[in-house]
Amino acid sequence: MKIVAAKSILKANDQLAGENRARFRQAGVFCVNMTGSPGCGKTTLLEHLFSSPGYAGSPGVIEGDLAGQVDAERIEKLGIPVVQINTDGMCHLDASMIAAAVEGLNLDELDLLWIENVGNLVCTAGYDLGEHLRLVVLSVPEGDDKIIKYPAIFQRSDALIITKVDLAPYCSFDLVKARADMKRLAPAAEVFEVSAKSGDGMPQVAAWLAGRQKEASSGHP
Ligand SMILES: Nc1nc2c(ncn2[C@@H]2O[C@H](COP(=O)(O)OP(=O)(O)OP(=O)(O)O)[C@@H](O)[C@H]2O)c(=O)[nH]1
Ligand SMILES: [Mg+2]
Repeated sequence: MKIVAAKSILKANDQLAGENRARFRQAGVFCVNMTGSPGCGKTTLLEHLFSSPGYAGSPGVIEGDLAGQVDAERIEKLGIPVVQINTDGMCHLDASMIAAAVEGLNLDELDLLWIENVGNLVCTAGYDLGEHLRLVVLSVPEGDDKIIKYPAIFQRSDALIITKVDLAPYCSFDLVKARADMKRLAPAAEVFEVSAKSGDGMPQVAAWLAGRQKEASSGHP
């Protein structure tokens, strides 16, 4: 009987992720992997960033969901190239799915590739997709304790985006504690507070991303 250890599956994924990253770099495309629970506001964040005045990039999007194409349709409405992956029950995307999805995009026409991962705070943490930057989105109604309870995804992210801050008066989400917990797990990570209702915090996220993209294209870390 042949037994395949999870470790070797992850190793194979890492190799494919490295190939994806090299392909993105060669095409001059900066890739962002966005994770977070179902309904935390990932697609809404993309809609805001793409619609914000002065947005000048050429983005493309890969949407990951168990089923359906609702999110891809939202992105398509904005005139942005998008490919929907249906994982058919899998709780995360992996590097082979991204390699296949990229075939549906013309990388030469893009400078930024967003991957909206399947809504999940656990499984998505273990899979490198070939991204240059990983974001984790946490919404105020989920509670500030999620950072402590699901540490891996927060530890492995370059930024935490706290969404739905307009709901803070109705939920006991301690923003100071959330920032402190994130600092402990990922000292170098940025933390943003945003609201899609008011638009607060969106320009700061857009400016930070543009800076990271610029650094990457000029060969800086
Ligand atoms: N009040 C408030 N609602 C928000 C905000 N951002 C998103 N929402 C709402 O939250 C719900 C879920 O938003 P989505 O953007 O679809 O969430 P998602 O993370 O993409 O969801 P999945 O792809 O299903 O995991 C929608 O009803 C949004 O209108 C926000 O900043 N404030
Ligand atoms: Mg979504």
